[in-house]
Amino acid sequence: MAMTDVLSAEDIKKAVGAFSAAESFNYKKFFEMVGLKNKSPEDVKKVFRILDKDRSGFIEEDELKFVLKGFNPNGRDLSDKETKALMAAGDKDGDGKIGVDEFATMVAES
Ligand SMILES: [Ca+2]
Repeated sequence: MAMTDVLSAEDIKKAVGAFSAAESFNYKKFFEMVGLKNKSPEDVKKVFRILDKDRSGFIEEDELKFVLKGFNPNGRDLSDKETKALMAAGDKDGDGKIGVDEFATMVAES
């Protein structure tokens, strides 16, 4: 399963490119630009599973840092500040990681 099986390669390229400047990442705009917002719950789960590289069932902080690379290998790494802000936004139950339901909530907020 690749990101481009779920999302348009063109949309991914545009969305990743839009946040190439340091400290510019905005997950609501990103999820909207990449087309995730209009995807079925099943497709959102597929994307979650791709981002969960170690298949732990959660997106941890180290996976979140490389979230743009998960969409496109040319994506930049998020800064520690961006990573922590993104984790804080997504981690609703405060366990330090993002589960599939929390991820779906983030997408719904976009
Ligand atoms: Ca994980």
